[in-house]
Amino acid sequence: MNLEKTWQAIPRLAPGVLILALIQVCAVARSAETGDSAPAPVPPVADPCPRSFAARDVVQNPPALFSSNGVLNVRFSYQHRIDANNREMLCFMTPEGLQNPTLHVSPGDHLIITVTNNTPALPLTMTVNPPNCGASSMGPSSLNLHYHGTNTSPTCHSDEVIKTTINSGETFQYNVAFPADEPPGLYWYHPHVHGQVEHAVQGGANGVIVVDGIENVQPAVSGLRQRLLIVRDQEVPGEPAPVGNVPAWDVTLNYVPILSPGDPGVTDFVPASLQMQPEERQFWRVSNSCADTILDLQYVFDGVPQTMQLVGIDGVPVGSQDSTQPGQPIRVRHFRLPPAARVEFIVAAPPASVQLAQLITRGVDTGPIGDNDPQRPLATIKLVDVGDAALVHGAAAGVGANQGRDDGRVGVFSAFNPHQRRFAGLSSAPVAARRTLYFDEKDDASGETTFFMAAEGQPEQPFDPNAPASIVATQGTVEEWTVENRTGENHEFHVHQLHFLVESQNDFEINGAHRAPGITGQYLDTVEVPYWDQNPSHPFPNVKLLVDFRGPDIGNFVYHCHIAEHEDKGMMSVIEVRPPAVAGDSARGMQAIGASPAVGSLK
Ligand SMILES: [Cu+2]
Repeated sequence: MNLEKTWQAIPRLAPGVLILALIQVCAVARSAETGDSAPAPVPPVADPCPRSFAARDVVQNPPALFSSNGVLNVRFSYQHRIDANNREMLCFMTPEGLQNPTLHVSPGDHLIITVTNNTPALPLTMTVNPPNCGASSMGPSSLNLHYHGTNTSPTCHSDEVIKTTINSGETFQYNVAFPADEPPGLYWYHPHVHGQVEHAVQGGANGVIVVDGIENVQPAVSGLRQRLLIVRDQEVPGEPAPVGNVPAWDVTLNYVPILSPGDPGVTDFVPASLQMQPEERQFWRVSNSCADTILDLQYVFDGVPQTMQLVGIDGVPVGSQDSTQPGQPIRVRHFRLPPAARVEFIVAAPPASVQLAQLITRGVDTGPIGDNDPQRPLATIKLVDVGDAALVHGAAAGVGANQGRDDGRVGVFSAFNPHQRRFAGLSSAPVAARRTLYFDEKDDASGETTFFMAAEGQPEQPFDPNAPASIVATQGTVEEWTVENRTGENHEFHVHQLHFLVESQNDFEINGAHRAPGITGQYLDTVEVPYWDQNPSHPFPNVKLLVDFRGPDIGNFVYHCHIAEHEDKGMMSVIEVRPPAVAGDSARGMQAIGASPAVGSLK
């Protein structure tokens, strides 16, 4: 860590906090020493967070890094830049100048990320009680990392977000152990400091993680050209009122801006360009890395929706966990993709006779108090006949930055892999407990809204990192959760460390919403629950989920709405998973949180 920067932050603190801060400086130094030696800071990189693409530009795969010999070592400098519209752009830069690279790992690998927070210090506004992981006070410039969707440990230096704080000038090292049975597919990383998630994600500080090997679980994708497509959202310049075609947020596709009628001088949406060779089939791996924008993806030829062959949802190949292997791809004509969800599907290039082929997001009815997410094109397909690298990486870019490896095509099927079935048997496992959780919102006298991720039978509380867990579950069990929406806008249920089986989507239509296609019976980490129409005689829309605690991960972690604005304003809560031997020992789960990486050996 950089002591100089820490000292700069201290004068802003009250004397009592100063002593605490000093204690924490020592604690951070100690925690940094849990490895062989303290990690060396990653210096700031020149020209950070480039957003150099213009409207209509050709979509390129992001730069990519690959693990070797079971380890992917990454060094990140967390930086910012203010753009021409006075928006703060945020990013993770490697010393070589790669921005938010795609991180390729294999099941069983370790992802080791050394990250230095090189953003300017801002006042620390919230104290997090011990046990801490890193600093004990957080504020608008604090950082940590969440490895969304990965079935990894919620312990310090792994995928822990409640107590992990990396303040300006500090350096922290993650060592995230991917389980050997991790399903191959698309995951992502983003900052997860409470209250700061929307700003960091909209600043663009995120990238995707690919657990490689999907071709040996679902051979339908063998050798296909793969497109990693990352949709992000950001403020519309000038923040015009979001009505009609003016969206609540603008979006980008791999940082190519999708201009909207909300932008100065723009009257219609301007999509990016996406290249395909004539007659080819491509494997599109789409991450909704927006903070707030709900997507409803559709692939359209001259106004006619085309078949999308779903291969994976939220990192899990469809049909891969149960019944006959390999699972059958699911054919849909649109796919609802809430913020933080991922979907992977095969599409065919348009015939030459098609005038206009586009990937669009349909308009989303987010409810009477929700955002305006109008229909808009994301990319227009351009048929070209150029080589692999130029097609995926653009004419100018090569694959040299990717350690000499090309991520332009998924691997070629070699032998069927039956080992990535982490959730097999979930649907027939006995249910140990049933719970009802619900989304709620309350306005105070000033009109400020607080958001709640509540559990039936308990008082509603906004998220507090210092509060005890709302739910205690036992490792080795399976629970059935009903998640209800009791508000007038859509919410997106996400739980860390594990996936759930979507059993059913209920009472959507009576409230004016539609069930999402393709997801019932699949294993997700993020699921949408549409708005309640406020008619007291109508039941709350809800989803029924089988939640899988049979894995090795114990400790405290969070579940929340993944519309980041809602999460930041309180719609999050903590679950504690206790090993069966010590169920009833209330201190045990907390110990797991602040402990050194050695706690990972509990696994
Ligand atoms: Cu929400």
